[in-house]
Amino acid sequence: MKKSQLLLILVVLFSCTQVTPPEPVLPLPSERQLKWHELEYYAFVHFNMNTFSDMEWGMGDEDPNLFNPTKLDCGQWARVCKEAGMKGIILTAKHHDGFCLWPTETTNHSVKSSSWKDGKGDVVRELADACKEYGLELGIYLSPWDRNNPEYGTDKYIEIFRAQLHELLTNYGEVFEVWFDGANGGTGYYGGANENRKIDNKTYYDWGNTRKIVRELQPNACMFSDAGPDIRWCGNEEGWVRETNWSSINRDDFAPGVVDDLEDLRSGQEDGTHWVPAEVDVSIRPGWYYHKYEDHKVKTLPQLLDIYYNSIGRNASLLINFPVDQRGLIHERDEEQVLKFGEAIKADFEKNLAAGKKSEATNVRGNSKKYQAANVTDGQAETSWATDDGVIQASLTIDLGEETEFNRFLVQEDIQLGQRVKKFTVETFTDNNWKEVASQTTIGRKRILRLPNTVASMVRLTIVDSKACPVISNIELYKAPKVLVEPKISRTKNGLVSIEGADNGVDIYYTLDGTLPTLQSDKYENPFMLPNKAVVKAIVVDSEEQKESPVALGEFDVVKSKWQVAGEYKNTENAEFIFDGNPNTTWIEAGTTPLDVIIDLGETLNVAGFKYLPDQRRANQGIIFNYEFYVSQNGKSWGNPVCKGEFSNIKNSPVWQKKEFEATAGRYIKLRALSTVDEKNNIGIAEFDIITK
Ligand code: FUL
Repeated sequence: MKKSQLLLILVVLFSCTQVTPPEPVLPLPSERQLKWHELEYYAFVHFNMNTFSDMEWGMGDEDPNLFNPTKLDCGQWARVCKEAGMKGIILTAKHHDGFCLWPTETTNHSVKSSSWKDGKGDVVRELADACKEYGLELGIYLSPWDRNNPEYGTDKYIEIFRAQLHELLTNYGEVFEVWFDGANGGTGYYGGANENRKIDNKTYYDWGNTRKIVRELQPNACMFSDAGPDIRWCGNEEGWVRETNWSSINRDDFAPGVVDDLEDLRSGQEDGTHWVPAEVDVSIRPGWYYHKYEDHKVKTLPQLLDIYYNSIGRNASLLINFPVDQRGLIHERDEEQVLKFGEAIKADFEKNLAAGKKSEATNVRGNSKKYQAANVTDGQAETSWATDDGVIQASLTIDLGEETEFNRFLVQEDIQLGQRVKKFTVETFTDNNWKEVASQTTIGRKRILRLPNTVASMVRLTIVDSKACPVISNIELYKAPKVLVEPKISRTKNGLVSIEGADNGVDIYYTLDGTLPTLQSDKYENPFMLPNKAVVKAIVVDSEEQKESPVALGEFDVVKSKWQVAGEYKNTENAEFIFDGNPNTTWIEAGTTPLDVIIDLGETLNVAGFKYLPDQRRANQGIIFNYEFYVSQNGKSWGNPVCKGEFSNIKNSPVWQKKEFEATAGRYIKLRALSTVDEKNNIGIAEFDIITK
């Protein structure tokens, strides 16, 4: 060996041993949070008294005997979740109506008092056993709000709540997550008092001491709420977080159920004091609980894929809910969709086109092997590319060796050292030119970009801004198969139907007779008149690729051409928004509740229900909570309401609300808003419809 070679070896060895690891950037995840991050994708099951009362939020006065699943099979839930690629199941052991799925000592309002299995059943036990059998983690949802318990609102209830927690966390083995809901306090049965009980969300539960119970009994369990402490709500129930998503928030400024600005939950806070990553919770159907009328509303594959990329692909975890049905099974349609989704995810990430490829970086920490560029393509999570201290702008180029087609770019930071990257770009080298294909903000534990199909021989990641030297542990590239999105169907007030597809160069076929559209059905060319009650079904077809979208469904009742808002309003100008068939326009009327919205239907109709879509905008306004609904022949004498109640959970989930009642003939209808979720003096309606018989 020559002297110079020896010197080189010595220099390399020296630099390897000398290079110091990057300083962590605070806040950092705890051990239990790191373990939880790895799970990424798991299930929620809403199955409880509401399944049988057909409600979203029960009042607490339900007869325990109503709870009577005919074929309960937690093994089926676990099999479906496992096959779909999920890692655990969180069960609503007790929802707001207070009914307990396990034979608790704390109340009679439980499975013990039901005729199911002669009062000897225990759903939590059955699920814990099934999870063990299938190698899944078990999680527990325990609602703090209890509309059944007579003591709710007093100190005694806190003792009861804690005893329930104790039972659940000591009798069923290891629990990975404890889910505390933010919906708290309001009207309820409360042991027969039937009153409105408000509590102070910040103080009533004495969260500090309540959380200690979880830490003591299940030290590895993460606790979820609007305010963490370990996992935070994502600020919506639609299945997304913002593209910019920090795992940190100023935790002490938050309390469950009283978050001022949901955007803080959707994006996290760049300079947040604590590591509280987001979990995206979303139901596979519109509701959290099973309703037969939602059997045709199970999310489609493109919708589920959007959810995946808008959650896991944006530095969050994904919790998909199954509204288990009255048999006690995950419904066939939900199973079919979630398995399709699992297959599609496998197909999207089948072959990592960057694996083992050569990489180079503009800066490597201490010029060392330990932090070399190649570490991002070596398939090992423990190795990372990092730059020297103070170098927060740097590029890493992956040489694919040949022209390669891809449409997914996946990148990960080593979060054990904190979340650091604030801004990055992705460029591709095609036809001898570098071209920017993405300019984005945060990365975090995992960021996946969906790109148009791109052919390139090299790919370059540039960190444009970072809290400190970037530490990138992994980059992957994939070519995901094309998935066609179902078209959007809308109808104007006068009955003109439009069907719009999101992709170019495709055809749309539709039916009006309820049958499934095929290539032989009518081809959609232009908007057409549909003056009657009808169901429109449509698909998008890409004949070149021989692919079809899922079926889109438009359910329309009578045409609204004769409808008018009757009565005096401050904002008459925009009142038409509620019949325009466009969910993105909203009529906001100022005034104190109770506030009446009267509609003249222009003819006598047999009204058997109504549908209300609240404001869909980002800062939505005037969402109605308690309501009464009236039908009248003359618009003067209204009699008793034909229907009244609450739009349960409408605040967190502002989806179409549908209420049905005995058919009543009338020309005038009146929706009386008794209260709104924000208790401000506005009401907002994006769309309004009736159901006729
Ligand atoms: C909400 C609850 O009010 C819903 O009923 C549901 O349980 C959802 C997951 O959380 O806040």
